[in-house]
Amino acid sequence: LCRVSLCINLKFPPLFKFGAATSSYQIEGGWDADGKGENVWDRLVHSKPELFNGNATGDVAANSFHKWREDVKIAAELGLQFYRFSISWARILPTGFPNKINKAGAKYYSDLIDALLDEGIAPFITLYHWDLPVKIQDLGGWTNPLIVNWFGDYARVVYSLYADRIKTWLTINEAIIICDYGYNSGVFAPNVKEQIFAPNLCNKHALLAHAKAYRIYDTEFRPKFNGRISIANNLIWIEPRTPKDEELAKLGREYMAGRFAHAIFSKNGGWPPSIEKVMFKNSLAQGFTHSRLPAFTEEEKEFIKGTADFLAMNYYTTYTIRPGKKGEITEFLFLKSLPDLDAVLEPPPNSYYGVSRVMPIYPQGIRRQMVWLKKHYGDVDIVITENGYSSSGQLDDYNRIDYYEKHLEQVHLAMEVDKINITGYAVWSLIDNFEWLDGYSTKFGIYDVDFKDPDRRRTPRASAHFYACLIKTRALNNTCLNKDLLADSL
Ligand code: PNW
Repeated sequence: LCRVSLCINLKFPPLFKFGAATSSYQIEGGWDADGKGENVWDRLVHSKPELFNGNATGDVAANSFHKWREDVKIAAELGLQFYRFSISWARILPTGFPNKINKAGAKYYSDLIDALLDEGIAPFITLYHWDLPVKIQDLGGWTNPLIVNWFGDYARVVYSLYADRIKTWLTINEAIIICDYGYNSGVFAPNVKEQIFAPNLCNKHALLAHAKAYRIYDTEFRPKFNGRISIANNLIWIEPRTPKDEELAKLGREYMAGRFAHAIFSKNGGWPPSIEKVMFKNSLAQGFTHSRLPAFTEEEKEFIKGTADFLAMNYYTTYTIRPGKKGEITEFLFLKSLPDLDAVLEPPPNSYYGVSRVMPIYPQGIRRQMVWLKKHYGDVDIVITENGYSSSGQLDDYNRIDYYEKHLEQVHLAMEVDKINITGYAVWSLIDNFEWLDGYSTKFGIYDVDFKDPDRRRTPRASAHFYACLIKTRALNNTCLNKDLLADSL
């Protein structure tokens, strides 16, 4: 078999920017430092340590709250064109509300932004990567419709602080994980297990909150600063298990991608009609008088429609779908089944794994997902805001290099053959970090972080050398995959 690297030289065009991503709770630590308020992850790791591998917490994590200068240094030595990080809501607004702005928190991100700009790296901000202030959770969190305004208030504060220096924004990271892991199976914070209403309310409010933050940027900040803003969706590509399952796969794609994208990117807005229909049918069969999927008013549909200047996708995995057998479907838990669709998910044949058991690896999925997006939502600019491989931590991480090579080959095909406008790509992740339930045992970093070292020393893995070489040459070819040459690229 011809490995791509040995046969061809895949060039990436100048408009295609290379970056890396992290998130606040996963790297910062300083959980109560300098006036930061408590968020739902702080509360969950402290109240139910048994949920986390090795009783891990993000209390210190990679200590980026104190070691951000080193993060900027490695971003610079990699030659990153952009660095995607998230803002901790409770670090800026300790109560969750704008009655009190924490100056030390505001300064932390301001310094980070300035240091990145000094190195010529574009700072790329995610407003919300899952760390909700506890006060807002105690008022219902994402199930309370008032969160739409509260999120808007928070967004306005962040724009006021940084919009002069930030050209690219994301509102919410992966609403599907917030709603389905946080409120449905409840394995993630806030640990709410309510499968009937909560995930659907969360879904609706996340879309409205995103739109609110978009509209505020659009009217109050864009005229002056002219940035771009979107939402990052976690797109899990769905394949039919057998040719008979093609119709179910179409529904599955609307469920995984459409629930969080149709309202924003489609011509008509609102929920995907196929999902609306199935949710209504299920709800009546379950004895309810209305759909458990809360309707949008016409006004809300208009409010959400078109609120994205590009399409941001995180891609890790692909699943196959088939109808469930009797008794087989229990709950939405780690992507084993989709009770709303009476469907079972399984890893695709020919997929393989890193360390994470919930992410079968299937590189073709990233391209097929983008082809689907273009077909359904038109010729929108796509930024791949996360893509990454989980390992147990060795520095010679050739499996991770292989993963990036295979996925970037698919990205290149999508640009060349399918004519998809892809303008950026971020690896997840710049450095090892708190991998949610897996704690520190699952590593996504292209830099190793020594979590036993009080200094949290960062060391480049082979994949960091690969990525630096790729960014420098802007081509996927033999040079950057040669083990001897790699040693010199940083
Ligand atoms: C993303 N899946 O979450 C998050 O944005 C990151 O915070 C996280 O560290 C990273 O992926 C790696 O897990 C995902 O089941 C969670 O397909 C679940 C899935 C994908 C991404």
